[in-house]
Amino acid sequence: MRAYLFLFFAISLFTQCKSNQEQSNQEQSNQEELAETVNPTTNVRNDQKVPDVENIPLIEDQKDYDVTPIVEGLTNPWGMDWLPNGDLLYTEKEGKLYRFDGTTSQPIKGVPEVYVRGQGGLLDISVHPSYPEKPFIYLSYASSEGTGEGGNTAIARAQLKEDQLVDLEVLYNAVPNTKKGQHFGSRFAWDEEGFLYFTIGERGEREVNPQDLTRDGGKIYRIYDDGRIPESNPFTDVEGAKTAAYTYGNRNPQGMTRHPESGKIISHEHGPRGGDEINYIRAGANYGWPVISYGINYSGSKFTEITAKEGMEQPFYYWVPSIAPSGFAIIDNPDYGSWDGNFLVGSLKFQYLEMLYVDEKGVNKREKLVDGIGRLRNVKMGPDGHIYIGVEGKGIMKITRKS
Ligand SMILES: [Ca+2]
Repeated sequence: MRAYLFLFFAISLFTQCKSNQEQSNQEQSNQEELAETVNPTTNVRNDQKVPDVENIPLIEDQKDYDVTPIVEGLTNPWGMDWLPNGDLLYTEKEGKLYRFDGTTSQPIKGVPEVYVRGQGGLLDISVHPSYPEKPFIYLSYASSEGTGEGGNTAIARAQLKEDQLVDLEVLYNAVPNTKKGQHFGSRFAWDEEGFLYFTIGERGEREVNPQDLTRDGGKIYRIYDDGRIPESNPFTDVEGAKTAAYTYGNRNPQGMTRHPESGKIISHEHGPRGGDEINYIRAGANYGWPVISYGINYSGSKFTEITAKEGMEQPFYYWVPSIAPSGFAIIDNPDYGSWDGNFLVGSLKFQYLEMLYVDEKGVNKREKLVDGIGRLRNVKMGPDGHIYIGVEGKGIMKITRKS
């Protein structure tokens, strides 16, 4: 008996002596074990949840905010970002880039030739996070460079000198070209280590591109700021793989951002009829398109019966019916009160800005903002900490909360 007591005491002492670091290592390895085990009934990995979207309320527009026009009279302000001096750079999908200094918009010369077809054109823009030490502007666009008729998504960087892009370098050019006009993806995000992420949709080839690592499209990519492909990317050891790819099984991601608190990269993508989804981006993960989906074909027929499969990610959230999401921001400003930390997603289809209240379990409430304003193409947090939206057929506006 005494020996047992001693043993118990010794084990307790040993357990208590474990440092915090060891405990956190243990938590991490528990998470990793969960990530490797799958519930055999649901096919959902044990560290994931199926979002319970039907029980999440959608609140009508409370109109408890002000909307201020910033740039008016635009056709399709697809991308926007700011220079450190506060000047706003924005794209028009037809192939024009402008710098707005607070009063007037100046056209920027030297924009690469873009393939304007369907959803393709001049798309996102991003200023290097270390600008001007790293004096680069990044553009995503549909390009007809390379072999074959049609176009595909390309990523380039250039320097901006006296309202002209100079020293343009194409960093990535997806192949092959196709005349299909849909699913170019094209959003940018930067992580805390300085890697650049961009998205390329499956270009209307769902059976061919998203699940094949040797083909472009239906993927989220990660590169260095000069276009080099990191050795640490997940598919660098896979024979024939597109090694710039970071995730696969994506459909058409037109929104991506970095979470201001966790630093994680998070994106959303268009589903078919129903099944738009939000996903946290994990190295090497397969987001399932078109094998698993919560949506149906636009014709109404089902293309897949399953919503979960081993080796494929569950979304963090999904929409049925589809809202057609574009642009993604997370509010990071205590001046917004109860809105602080909420997700913002533009809805092209329903013409409002959707605000999602999020806790550790997932989305718990949705709310419409600027309901009926027009096809909401883009949303970003500006350098002044306020919400900026790009609306098709209108322009760029700022949303501030009434105090
Ligand atoms: Ca998915």
